[in-house]
Amino acid sequence: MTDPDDRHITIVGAGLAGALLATLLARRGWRVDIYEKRGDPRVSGYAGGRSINLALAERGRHALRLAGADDAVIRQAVMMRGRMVHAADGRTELLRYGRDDSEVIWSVHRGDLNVILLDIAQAAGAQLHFDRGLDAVDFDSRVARFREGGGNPHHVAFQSLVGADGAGSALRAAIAQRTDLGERVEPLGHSYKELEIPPAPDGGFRIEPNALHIWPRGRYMCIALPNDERTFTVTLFLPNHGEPSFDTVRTGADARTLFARDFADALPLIPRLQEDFEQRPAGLLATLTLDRWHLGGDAVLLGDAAHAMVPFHGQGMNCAFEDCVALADHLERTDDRAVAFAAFQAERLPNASAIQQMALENYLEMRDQVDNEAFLLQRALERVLAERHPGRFVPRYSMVTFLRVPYAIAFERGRIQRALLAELTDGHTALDSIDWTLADARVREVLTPLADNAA
Ligand code: FAD
Ligand code: E1W
Repeated sequence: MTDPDDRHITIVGAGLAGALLATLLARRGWRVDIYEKRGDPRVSGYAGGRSINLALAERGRHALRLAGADDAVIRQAVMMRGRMVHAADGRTELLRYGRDDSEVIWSVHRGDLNVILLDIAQAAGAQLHFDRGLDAVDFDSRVARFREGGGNPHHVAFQSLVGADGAGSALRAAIAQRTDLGERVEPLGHSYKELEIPPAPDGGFRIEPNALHIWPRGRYMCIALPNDERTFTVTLFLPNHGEPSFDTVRTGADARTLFARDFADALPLIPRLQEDFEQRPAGLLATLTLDRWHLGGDAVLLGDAAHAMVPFHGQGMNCAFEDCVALADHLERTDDRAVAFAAFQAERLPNASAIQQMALENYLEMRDQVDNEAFLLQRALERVLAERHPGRFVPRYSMVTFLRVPYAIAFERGRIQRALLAELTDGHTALDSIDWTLADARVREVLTPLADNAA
């Protein structure tokens, strides 16, 4: 047990989750030290190599509200009302995500978001230490060693360590030397590369700003998210092997050829395609699962360090933010860190594995089912049932994106709904032959109303 009057926590990683958790705890009177491998992005500019912008949804916004950061973040964000699907022939269609503009998602710049969170963490009293990468941990004497750019070591005593150091977590590796975490990595077999659409000559957006653009092409695809400086970040997702793949599309000229054939409407919008394709590294995609997230009361992992996922639901950061709120709450409920960490894991691990699974499914759904007859009929029925049974038949995408129903419940209810859609459309080719009395009765039979706290 730690002395309740001297509650101290040492956070590893001042990325998205680390900075938010630091704020939540510092605001509740904790002494917080946070150590970050990279330099201060407010001084040196943002050095993060990964996805330049991210979709922020309700779960993430709720956590930001609790930290007092939501207004500042939304001021710099761009609203996305739906997905704009770009067909191979260049035709586009906007499919709304929600019922109206209260059900939208937001494109936020990773670097700007990180800077806002670091500012509020510091204002809340957290001590920030940059250029300090965790390198080794002595759990017997409770001393962590950080290195300055791989050079000078700094030894730091801790009560408990929190690993918010991302998918390649050094704290996870240190814990794994003491106990078997049951770590499994499932590579997707696909990677991604980021490109850019600059502003139009008049300084405006080159394509519809208030949408997430998708160019689905079967085994591969592009997406584009808007930035507030009138640019778009385009992400090309390709398999590692096969045709086309990162094996066969190697040079900038190869990339141009691929775009000319499959993403023809996007090609003229990306002037630096060849240079950026050659200069930027491809990012790997994988699902990381652990059986355990903590080492007694000495250390705990959250965010990508505990459960990295594929990005196709746009929920990795949102889930990491939800983790922070849950961990801060469990740490308030007891002074026994081992009890708090175990309760945190028990609450969050099933939810993290549910969103990991749903993120994988969303990839297959976007790639494969866009023009499948049976699937389109089920989608149409889903919309009608959602309208006939608000609060009861809620599309899974909406539960994940616009509500805070635990992910595991969204997953389970999604399974029930999918089975019902298959059952009710079986033998039908259009909605006009559906028996609505039967459909309504079946909905009430298999689905309870969603709990109020889910809203
Ligand atoms: P990170 O953001 O990775 O932060 C980890 C921090 O720890 C970094 O600052 C790093 O420098 C630091 N660090 C690393 N090692 C050490 C060390 N040894 N010592 C000290 N510090 C260290 N999520 C969404 O919600 N919406 C999206 O639209 C979305 N799109 C994505 C698109 C792509 C292509 C990818 C790859 C991911 C996407 N994600 C999205 C997921 C999201 O990026 C992650 O889930 C999120 O960044 C996790 O936050 P984190 O704080 O756990 O880790
Ligand atoms: C969202 C990287 C990323 C982020 C996202 C989404 C997608 C596809 C991707 C899921 C989605 C917002 N999605 N599904 N259909 N349209 N969008 O909702 O964040 Cl690839």
